[in-house]
Amino acid sequence: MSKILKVKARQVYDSRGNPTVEAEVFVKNNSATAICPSGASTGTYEAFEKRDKKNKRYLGKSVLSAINIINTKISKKIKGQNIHNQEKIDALMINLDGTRQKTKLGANSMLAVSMAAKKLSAKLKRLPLYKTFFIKKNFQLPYPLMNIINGGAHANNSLQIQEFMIRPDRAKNFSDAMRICFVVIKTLSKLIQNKGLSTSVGDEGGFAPMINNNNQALDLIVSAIKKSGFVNGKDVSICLDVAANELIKKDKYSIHSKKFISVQNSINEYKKMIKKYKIKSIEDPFAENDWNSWNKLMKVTNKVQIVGDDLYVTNLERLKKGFLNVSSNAILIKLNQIGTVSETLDVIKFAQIIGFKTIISHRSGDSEDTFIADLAVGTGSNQIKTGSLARSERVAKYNQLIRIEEELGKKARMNKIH
Ligand code: 2PG
Ligand code: MG
Repeated sequence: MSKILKVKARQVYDSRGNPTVEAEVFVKNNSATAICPSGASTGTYEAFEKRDKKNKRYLGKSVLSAINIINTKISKKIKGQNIHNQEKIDALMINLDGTRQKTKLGANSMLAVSMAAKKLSAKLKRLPLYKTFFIKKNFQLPYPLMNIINGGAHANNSLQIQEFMIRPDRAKNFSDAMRICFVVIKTLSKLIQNKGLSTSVGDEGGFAPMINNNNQALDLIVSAIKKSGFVNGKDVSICLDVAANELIKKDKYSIHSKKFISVQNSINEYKKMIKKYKIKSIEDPFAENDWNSWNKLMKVTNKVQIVGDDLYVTNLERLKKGFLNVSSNAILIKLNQIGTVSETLDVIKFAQIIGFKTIISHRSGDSEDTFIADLAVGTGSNQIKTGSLARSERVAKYNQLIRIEEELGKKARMNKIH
């Protein structure tokens, strides 16, 4: 048994240039670090992110109080604990916090410590991180949900939908999945350029051209898939994150254009869109409190993956409610929505028991930390959403999956989409 000696935190910066928490957990002669990510389109029910709103020197964005909490309260609480007992470490922090949404310690403090402890445990066992979650053999690689056009809160254009993604459904292995996405993205880049539009990218590395309607974005993607020699809806599927929390006003939605329309009309528009563009997955099609509309959409869609992100916020209670309400058939998993590794694993396990697909996800403000790549493999999650093939903090996760696939060698398998 290795005992935790102390935890030390420091303020580092995320991919948007905002301060964030890095924690370093120490045992005798060893340590490991982890960095907490941060979202832009956050759900109301997410665990609380502690920021020093009043600290003008950092424009209200610093996390120095979170750092201080780690260096004092958390370090003291988990000192002497067995580094391999992740559940105990997490439970001690959860109890120390004692609030529903982790408002006292801040989920950013707790998560950085939780992830660093997990990494250190793996390091001491001399195991790659992905082998230390609950899947112990027959490891499978996730399909990438690659974000190729950014809109909504993640870009400065006026696209309503936040993320337009591609998924290489017929890829034989992970390297092949990457090659397919690479070819489509490079082709899309040329198509955007030919239209005289900018190929600059948004927060998650997808292109953010100054276009203002969803169909224009979808037409471009369909052309890129075709021009690359692939069949849309078979070799490569289009997937969306609508992030509808940002698009609701008095029970009406402005998903399909700037005009706010009723839920029933939005559903009709979704149906048309799914048919025309062979859309295979839609995340957050409606807002986080609008359980009824989710259920209505589930009733009229067939074989479309409906994903709850802001709806569930990686929270077991909300997932149970969604299951009973038949709100979706998949869940997006984000560690910092709930705040510890153990709670995240509980949600993934439950989701898999009830037959939901689990999709491990980055945040729009992310870092060089590749924890989620290992988490995807180690939990048998069948998809990972971690941005485009641009911006090192996104590509780092894909590169880590390439390394994992290589290490698994002949034993490596792709997970199942259907
Ligand atoms: C999402 C995420 C990640 P954010 O909505 O799914 O893409 O965005 O981190 O801004 O919540
Ligand atoms: Mg989302």
